Amino acid sequence: QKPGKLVKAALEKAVDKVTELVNPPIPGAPNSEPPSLDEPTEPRGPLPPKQDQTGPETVSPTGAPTGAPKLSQGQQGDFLTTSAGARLYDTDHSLKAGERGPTLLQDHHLREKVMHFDHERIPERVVHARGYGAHGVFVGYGTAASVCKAGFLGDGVETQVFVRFSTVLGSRGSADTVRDTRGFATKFYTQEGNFDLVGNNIPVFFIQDGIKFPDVIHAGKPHPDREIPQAQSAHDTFWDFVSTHTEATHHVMWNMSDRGIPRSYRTMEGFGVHTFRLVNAEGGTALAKFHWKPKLGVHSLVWEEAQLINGIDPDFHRRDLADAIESGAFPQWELGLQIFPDTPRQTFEGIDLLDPTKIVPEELAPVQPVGMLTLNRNTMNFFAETEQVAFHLGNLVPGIDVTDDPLLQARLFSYLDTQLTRLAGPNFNQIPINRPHTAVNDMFRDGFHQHAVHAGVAPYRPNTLDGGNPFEATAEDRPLVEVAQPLPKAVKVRQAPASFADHFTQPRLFWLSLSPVEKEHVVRAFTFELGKCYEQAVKERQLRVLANVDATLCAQVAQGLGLPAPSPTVRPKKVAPSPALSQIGQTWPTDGRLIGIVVDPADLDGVRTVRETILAGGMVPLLIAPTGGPIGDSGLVAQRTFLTARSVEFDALLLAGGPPPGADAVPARDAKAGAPGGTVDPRVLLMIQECFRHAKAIGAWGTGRAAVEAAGCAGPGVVVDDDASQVLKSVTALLGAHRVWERFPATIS
Ligand code: HDD
Repeated sequence: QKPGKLVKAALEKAVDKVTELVNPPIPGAPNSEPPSLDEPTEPRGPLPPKQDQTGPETVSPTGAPTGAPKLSQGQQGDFLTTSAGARLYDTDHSLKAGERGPTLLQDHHLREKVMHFDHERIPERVVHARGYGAHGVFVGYGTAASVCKAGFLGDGVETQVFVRFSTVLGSRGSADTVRDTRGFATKFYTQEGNFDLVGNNIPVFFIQDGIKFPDVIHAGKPHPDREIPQAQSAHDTFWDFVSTHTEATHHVMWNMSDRGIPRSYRTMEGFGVHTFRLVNAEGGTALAKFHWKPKLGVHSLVWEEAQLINGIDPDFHRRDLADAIESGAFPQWELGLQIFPDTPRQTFEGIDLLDPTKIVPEELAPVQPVGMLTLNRNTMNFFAETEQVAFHLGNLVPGIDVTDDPLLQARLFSYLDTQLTRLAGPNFNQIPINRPHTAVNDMFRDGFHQHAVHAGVAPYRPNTLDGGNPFEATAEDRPLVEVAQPLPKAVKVRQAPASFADHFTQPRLFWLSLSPVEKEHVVRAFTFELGKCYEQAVKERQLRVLANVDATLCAQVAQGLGLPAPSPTVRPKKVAPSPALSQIGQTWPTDGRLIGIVVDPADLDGVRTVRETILAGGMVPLLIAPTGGPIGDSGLVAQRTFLTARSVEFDALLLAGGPPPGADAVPARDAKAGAPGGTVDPRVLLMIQECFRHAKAIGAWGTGRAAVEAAGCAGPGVVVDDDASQVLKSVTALLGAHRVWERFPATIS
């Protein structure tokens, strides 16, 4: 074709498109039915656009609305536009000189589209890069009033919150169930400004002074030469660091315990770690530590399970949280305070409250409940909310102040500073997820990504040109006032206090507080991690550290490594165990627990009843069949198949079955196995055996027992009965204890 013809054809096409644009399809026409929100089983049209996220009005310094549009502009209007709002008729073809010709530089849409895409990624967080967030509400009990005047702790006061959970070491795309500390950061959008409680699921930290934070993170991150291993502490540099910094021992004990591999974000405790200073309405002060207690109890994975999940479902924790919230099983945590008198020494029962490697056992200072957090809304957009949320310990409200803990003090610098790179400029608090839900009237101006339209002319104080606005708050206006804490008589030094020097008593306290099964897990974790190190000197040095914690611990790890157990160099102090530190021994709610059911066509009625009972009990049944789709004409649908199911997804496993052969004229049962002749499918066998190995409850009724027998699994926590509902009852009771602990061999007392 001649070029002239090509241009004409392109023009005609363009005119057609424009005609379509100005004459949009009539609503209600056959192809514009409202799409269904049910889980799709066949191709369907696009979902309706999501609602805009609306932020507060832009307010001028004098408080008057500026008339500017709301700050966040998501998907507005029906038409695809440029970022400047011009409607587009084609986003699939670049503008070319003819169909096969070169692309034209003037194609603004092409350039804008690719330019924006090229810049979609922002730097990931330097630590805690992988995380997952959700919205919720916090309701105060009013019980903190005698020690803390913060408005959000008042009786019945409801405060919106955003929580982000995270791992520490891995990159943004790493797996969820690695052995690591978990972040538990909460932004309370209070009426007195944002309060950020930026904690972890472990109540102590690796180091005592923030100046060492870059060091410990450099040691924990992948080796700089090969960038291996990802999201792991089982490598030489990590153990080199912790074995040479005995202050890290306490944190490492927690990491190597089951706390390092939580079952779910919903079953994790959270800790503010540092001691904070609280102020009451009369100006009286107290020292306090913050605790989050999960309503579902504290539960963990077992190590093999955690490793399998990393491959099978790397998003296990975020999926679990999002699914629970979406299904209405809103996770809850009670906020509690340990309260200590604010004495000049800032110690309690001999424990230095400014040392972030120490806990105060709950038996010495009980955790007093002050409010309830409920996560009830998933994010609408991961990037806008979870990725852009910026926490900072300096976001305090009247009634809560910091202390001189040297770790905390360094953090006060780091969290502001890091956002400058990550969120590209100083205006990150204007991003919708970070905006306070109360009036803001600062005198900060300009800077990258300035979204506010400040109408005043005098961003300084005092001024006469903006009518004196903004005004400084008086005592009645509840300002944020630093506590006038007297300073000790001191000289400038780069030193730690002598009270920071005891690095072994509390690790020993932790060890002695664990049950035999938990101790066994700690031994295996140390043995695994050190077993992955190449440097003999590192292993030996860490064994010397463990010798100062406990002789049995050290001997067992040494045995696993094939090394001699060294003798202690520090005489252990007498220490009373703290039963509150053990995760085992109580009964917990089973809400949201996942129960896999291997269906059997010979007993679909039984499966249906069991499924309904599980749902009614607030748990989640997942039907597993040889293939996907409807199961016969029962109305039941397979949610997993032998191909897609793996044991690690379930908290318990049920195997359905019809009456035993001979009891009724039922043909040889081959459906469960999915294989002819009644042999059990190896994938079902594996499921049963893994559940057994991971100490999960297993139940089978009718001929379902045959599969359990074929798997060679019997003993505690394996429930077999002819009556499906009896089986379910027993399995649910076992779930309350989380695992069938007796199944783990106990070699340590
Ligand atoms: Fe930190 C992120 C928790 C010590 C420097 N930290 C970060 C997050 C959590 C914690 C939960 C993720 C926040 C989010 O979800 O966005 N960090 C802790 C705890 C600590 C601690 C409980 C000790 C008690 N951190 C700590 C020190 C420093 C930092 C000592 C530096 C001196 N932390 C940072 C950071 C991060 C961060 C580099 C990375 C991303 C961010 O702040 O916003 O500034």
